[in-house]
Amino acid sequence: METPAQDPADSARAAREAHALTDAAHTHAVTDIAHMARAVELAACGRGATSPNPVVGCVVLDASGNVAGEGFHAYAGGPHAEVVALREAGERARGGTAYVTLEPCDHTGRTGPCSLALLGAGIARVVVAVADPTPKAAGGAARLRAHGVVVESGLLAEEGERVNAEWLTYARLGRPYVTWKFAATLDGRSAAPDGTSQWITSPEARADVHRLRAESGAIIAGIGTVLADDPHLTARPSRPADASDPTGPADVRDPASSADASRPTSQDRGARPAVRVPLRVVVDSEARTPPGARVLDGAAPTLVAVADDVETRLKADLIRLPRHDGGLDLRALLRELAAREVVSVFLEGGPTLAGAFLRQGLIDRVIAYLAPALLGAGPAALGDAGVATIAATHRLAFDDVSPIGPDLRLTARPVPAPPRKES
Ligand code: AOF
Ligand code: ZN
Repeated sequence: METPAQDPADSARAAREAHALTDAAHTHAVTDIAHMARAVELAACGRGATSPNPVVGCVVLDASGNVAGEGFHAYAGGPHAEVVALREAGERARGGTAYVTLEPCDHTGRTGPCSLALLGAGIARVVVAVADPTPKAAGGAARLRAHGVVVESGLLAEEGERVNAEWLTYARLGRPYVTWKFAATLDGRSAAPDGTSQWITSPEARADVHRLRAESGAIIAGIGTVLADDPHLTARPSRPADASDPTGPADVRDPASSADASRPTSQDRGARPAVRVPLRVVVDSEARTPPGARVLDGAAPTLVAVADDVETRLKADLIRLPRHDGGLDLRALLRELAAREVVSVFLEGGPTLAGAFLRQGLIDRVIAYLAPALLGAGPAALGDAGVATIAATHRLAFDDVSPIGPDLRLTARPVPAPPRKES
């Protein structure tokens, strides 16, 4: 279609104006993205430490768009991210904007509603990455809107989901987030033909595993692994808790001494009151765990999951579960763990158990440590995962590939099965 003839001066002006407009909108969006990205970064500072609460980050700008406060949620029972950031901002928050990675809460739990804290501080605009899925705390966005605050939702939603993947799974599905970890040679074997399996991967990789264990609410192993290797299943991070480490080496529990929630400011943004040790869980249908197994020592609490029809005198904290698919009902196990406020589990040890978790569709993330070594024979890292034909392959997408010492750490997540082609 032809454009009507125009005075060249007019069209030049129109072009300039259009450009200025796009520029303004663009600058605005870029600024928003940068502040939300910072909020996501802040949220990550709480990783492994906030269980059973989410990780949340918040950035508060003053009315002119300058950063006035920052905060993150550091431990369950501690002040919410919004409150920490608002405290730092003080009066400068009036007329300003708050970027929050999770919708502000609207309930009084261990602390007061953040919706009211934001209203009280005079915040004019709130930008949210992910809505709060819990009936208990949701409603902050609606309340803020009802009081005339501009609320925008969904900015960097993917990043907000990712940083909080464990808690969002727990909140939405009522079960912990499951990470399956294995170590193998380049040809995917976890032991030699005679069963020896120690030190396939390097000390650096093993230290990395301890860090990840420490971030989990529970460490799970199958009875096969307990009988073969007598693992301890404890987390022994090589470094003490370091508040500045964004990956957070230790999991913490509510402070027994009830830290003063009204006090923390940006100086103690990363304060962590106490180290929480991950629960150890043995999946053991027939109750074959030897009484002297290291996993039953006093180093950390241990649960042994057995079949509900098995008779045993095993002196351990037992969970009785229905049998399922030749083993135990793992979904029921995860429900029991969620009831104990376990938000994330680290599944280790046992190609059989890993196969069962996969068959029951219960693996959210896979972390493989691959050593530059070849065995050519010996058990595979994964047992029967219910795949009889190539179309049933469990498809994953790589998230991250990192060298760890001489080894590689590969992180992958399941992808939904592609739609079947119409024939
Ligand atoms: C947090 N930190 O920064 C935000 C949360 O037990 P409470 O009272 O601390 O409330 C926890 C709930 O509050 C949590 O499950 C989530 O739904 C909401 N928001 N929680 O721990 C925060 N903003
Ligand atoms: Zn809150």
